[in-house]
Amino acid sequence: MPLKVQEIQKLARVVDDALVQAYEIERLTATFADLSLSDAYLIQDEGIRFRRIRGEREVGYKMGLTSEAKRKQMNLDAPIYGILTDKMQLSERQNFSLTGSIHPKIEPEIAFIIEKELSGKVTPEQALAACAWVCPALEILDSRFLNFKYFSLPDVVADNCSSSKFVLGQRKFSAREFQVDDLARLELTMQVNGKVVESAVSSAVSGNPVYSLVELCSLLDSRGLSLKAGSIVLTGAATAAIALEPGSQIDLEVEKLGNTWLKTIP
Ligand code: OOG
Ligand code: MG
Repeated sequence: MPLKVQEIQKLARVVDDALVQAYEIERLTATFADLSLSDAYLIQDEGIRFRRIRGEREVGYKMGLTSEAKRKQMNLDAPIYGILTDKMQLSERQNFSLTGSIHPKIEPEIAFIIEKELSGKVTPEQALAACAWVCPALEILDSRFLNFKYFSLPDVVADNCSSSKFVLGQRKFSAREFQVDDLARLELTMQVNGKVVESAVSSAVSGNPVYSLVELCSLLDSRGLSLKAGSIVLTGAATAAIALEPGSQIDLEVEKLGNTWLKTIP
């Protein structure tokens, strides 16, 4: 049974309060065992509406669970998407304070910036041709659920796919410089305080980060939406996420795409 509008609004409020006040809540499916994925996206939409009311602006999307490493870490099995807002974007020069986070983690990604709207079913070549730029990205996750655990996709979708912050590499590379296949062969290396903690090849992301874009278009299309020009897209982490500690420097190097970094403070 689909939830009533009032129930969607109520659950979105529960998740949003936890986000704003940085406390943990029980997963929604503990109470609503048969919460559907489509209702979960409606809860996500409603949460974004609350953010808009607070003055945030949508700037793109993040794909989640596009790599086997992530699906294994979270014990979930299908790609999902969340929405990015301007408030989530950090600059490389900005120290990230962990105050206000619940249990933040960080993960290495590849991002695209879209220059031509994409809608419906698209081929990888069409998807890449619609991109202006490609660059490395670090995503900070922060689930609102107890101990960063949830046991179903609807929980994490309702929580906007655990999104918290992201940083894009300052230097952007023209997507025109790459063929689709080139983007499956890039080595990603994430270091914390100068020590390599995670590494992978970009094919870990959906076989190719471009396929993650294709998948996003198809997920959006199934909800009657399209990927607008100007959108930032995080294609999903290539490795498992790692817990963030204060006083760390996290560096991500992506072969042929340069690097990005972030420093954490208490
Ligand atoms: C869900 C979000 C997954 C990714 O890149 O796979 C994600 C989570 O891990 O809590 O952002
Ligand atoms: Mg991610």
